Amino acid sequence: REVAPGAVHVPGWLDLDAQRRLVTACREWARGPVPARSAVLPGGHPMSVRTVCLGWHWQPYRYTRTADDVNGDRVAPLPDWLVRLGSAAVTEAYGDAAGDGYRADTALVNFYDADARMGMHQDRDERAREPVVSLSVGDTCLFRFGNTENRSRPYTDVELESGDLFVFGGPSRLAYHGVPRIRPGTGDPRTGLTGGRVNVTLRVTGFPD
Ligand code: MD5
Ligand code: FE
Repeated sequence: REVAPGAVHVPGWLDLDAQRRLVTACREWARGPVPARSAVLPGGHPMSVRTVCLGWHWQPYRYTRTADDVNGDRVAPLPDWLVRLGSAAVTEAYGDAAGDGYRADTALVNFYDADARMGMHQDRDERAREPVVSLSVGDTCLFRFGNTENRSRPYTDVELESGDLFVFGGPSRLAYHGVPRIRPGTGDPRTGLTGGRVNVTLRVTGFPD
């Protein structure tokens, strides 16, 4: 399950009930105070993924407290149950010592429809270099985990299914990665999602309150 140093994939970590709770919460967050939106890249192209943020608001390529690229409102706080879930995820991946000290301050929730993609990129807008926790619900996706040098080969392709946990830490924290494809119709409607994929990433931005 260690795909690369510090990159740990745990298939089926969330049971159906936990997935259902996450879907319900994500739907609610997508409504506001800052609605989910397709972030517009500096070149003017909107991303195909829709994103809603908790804690800190991400816009390409910085974190802010208020969503001045959406409606100017402050994003919702990161709920305690998600902070605890992040800590449990890091414990699962790296053990108790790492998990106990892990306190996310931000979640990015990405909504993928059947045609959405995410190009190869690094996550380097955070000041801290703590691990990123990724939780997937809904349709399976092709996840491409690359190297730290550039967005091309070598990379490892992994199918991320509903309920899977992926933790990116250590030398993998700054690896290029992306989602080249969603596999439509592969999700279980019992999660509450009848199509598409939701990914929640928990992060430590390291910015002061
Ligand atoms: C997703 N999200 O499935 C993907 C994968 C993102 C993003 O890439 O930035 O929202 S989560 C995988 C991820 C996140 C942060 C770091 C690394 C992987 N990594 O260092 O490989 O919506
Ligand atoms: Fe990313």
